[in-house]
Amino acid sequence: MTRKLVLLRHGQSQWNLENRFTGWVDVDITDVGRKEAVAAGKLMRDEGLQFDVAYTSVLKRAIRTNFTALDEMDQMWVPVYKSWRLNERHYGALQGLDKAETAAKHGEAQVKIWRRSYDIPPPDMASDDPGHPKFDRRYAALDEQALPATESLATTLERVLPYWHDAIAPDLKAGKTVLVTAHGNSLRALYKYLNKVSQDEILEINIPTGIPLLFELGDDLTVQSFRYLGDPEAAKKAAEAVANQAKSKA
Ligand code: DG2
Repeated sequence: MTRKLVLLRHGQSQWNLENRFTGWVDVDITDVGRKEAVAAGKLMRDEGLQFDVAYTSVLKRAIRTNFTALDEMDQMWVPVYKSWRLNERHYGALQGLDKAETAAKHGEAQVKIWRRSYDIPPPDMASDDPGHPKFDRRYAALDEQALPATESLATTLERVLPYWHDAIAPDLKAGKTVLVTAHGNSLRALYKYLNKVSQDEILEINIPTGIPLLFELGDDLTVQSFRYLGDPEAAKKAAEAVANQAKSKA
């Protein structure tokens, strides 16, 4: 039996538009982002996808995209589970900074390491920063020690995987069709895991906003195929644009 999983990055957020590092900051989607979410819903509807369950993060850009796409598919009744484990990678002290300005200041190579390397995290957010997750009520039930002040892709994958194994994978194994609406880097982590991508290769993988990535999985959840829905050229161009967000304009 072939199992279906869709990974969907939220539509354009206000800070995607402003080209700022976002991480765990709870920024909403723009009008363009909403249109992307509707378009994602149309693509999934045209593909004939019928979801049994959806998963998303505790950040509104993903929650609203998930809701909007399911609405477009007339599948708003589908159960939705939210977890901090699907949040974007915590961007540490970079959160709020302009990506191109950061590249002009620290060099494009350094910023690529912070954005795309597997195990080198950006500098920590200060522990007394009011934006630190320990001051955010939505994480109050979690052990303070578990709350990140920064994350690499490796540590993001470490906290995504338990949720994959405990919640998402069992649903897929039970034959359910699953939608996961999340973020550029939490989805890169899952992509790396599912496709067994090497630490070097993951540097060049960028996930565009609002384009559903459909996986067909075998009984043991090994990947049989994966593809972006819609125009493959458009998906390729959109991924390249994400890679270029941290080119210095200087
Ligand atoms: C972006 C990803 O996350 O940024 O945190 O700035 O998917 O929630 O918009 P998202 C952010 P890059 O790693 O692509 O710079």
